[in-house]
Amino acid sequence: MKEKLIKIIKEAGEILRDGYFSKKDVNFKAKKDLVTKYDVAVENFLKEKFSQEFKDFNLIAEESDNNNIEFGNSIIIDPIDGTTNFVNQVPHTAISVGVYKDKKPFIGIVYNPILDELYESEVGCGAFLNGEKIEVSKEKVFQKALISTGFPYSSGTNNEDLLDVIEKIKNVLPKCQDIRRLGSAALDLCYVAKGTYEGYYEMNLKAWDVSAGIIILLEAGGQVSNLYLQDYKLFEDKYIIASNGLIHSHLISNLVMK
Ligand code: LIP
Repeated sequence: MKEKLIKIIKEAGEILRDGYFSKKDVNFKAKKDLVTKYDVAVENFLKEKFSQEFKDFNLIAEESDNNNIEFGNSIIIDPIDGTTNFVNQVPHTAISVGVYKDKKPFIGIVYNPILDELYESEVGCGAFLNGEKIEVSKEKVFQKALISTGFPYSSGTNNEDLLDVIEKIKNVLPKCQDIRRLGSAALDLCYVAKGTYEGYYEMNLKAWDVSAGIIILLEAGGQVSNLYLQDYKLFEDKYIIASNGLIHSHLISNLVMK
C-alpha cells in the first residue's frame, strides 16, 4: 500500500508545485485560515485516486465535510499543510497523508514537492527521508535543545489562546537553545524525526496536520504525547508535545511552569 500511496502523492505534488509558482486566488476559511484552489485540487486528486485504490479505508480530509465519517480504517489527508507558506512562497509546505487501521497508526507520508523531500514510514519498519533512514537527535540537555512550535489560527480571535502562546514561549525560550516557527506541523514533526529539532509543541491542531508526522516521528525513535504525558489522541487533545524522547519531560515541565 505504501508504494502506491507514494506514487499518487508524488503525482499530487506536481499540482502543488505548479500552484506554488502561480498566481493564487486566496480565500479565507476564518480570520487567519487560508485556502486556495490548489488545496482543493490536490485534495480532490488524492481522494479520487485513494477511493479507487484503497476501498477498505474511508477518507478524512481538510477541505471536505467530514461530519458523517467515522475515524476507524481511515486515510487522513492534508492536501497542503503550511498553506500560508504556500501562498507566500516559503518553501516549507507539504502534502500529509496518515493511514490508520482501526484507529491505530499504520503508514505516514509527508511530501514537500518544493524541496523534493519525501518522508515515509510504515509501523515497525523505521522512518525514511528520500530513502535514507532517519532517527531522532540524541541531545539530552534541554538548554541545548532546538524547539519548534506553531501559532494557532485562534490567536487572532481568542485572547486566552494568544496569552497561552505567549506564556509558553516566555517559559521555554530562556531554557532552550532557541525556538523556530516554520509553519507546517507535518514538517515540524518530520524535523524532530530527522534530528533537526529536539522537540516541538503546538495547540489546536487538526488531525490532518499531524496524522502522518506522528507515525514518522514514532518510527524514528521519538515520543508524542499530550500536555499530561498521556498518549496524544487525534481529534481530542488540545496540545501535542513531540520530541526525541530524551527532553520530553523537560519540555512539558517548562511548558506547564507557572
Ligand atoms: C497549519 C499548520 C501550522 C499551524 C497552523 C495550521 P494548514 O496547517 O500546519 O503549522 O501553525 O495552525 O494548522 O492550515 O496550513 O494545513
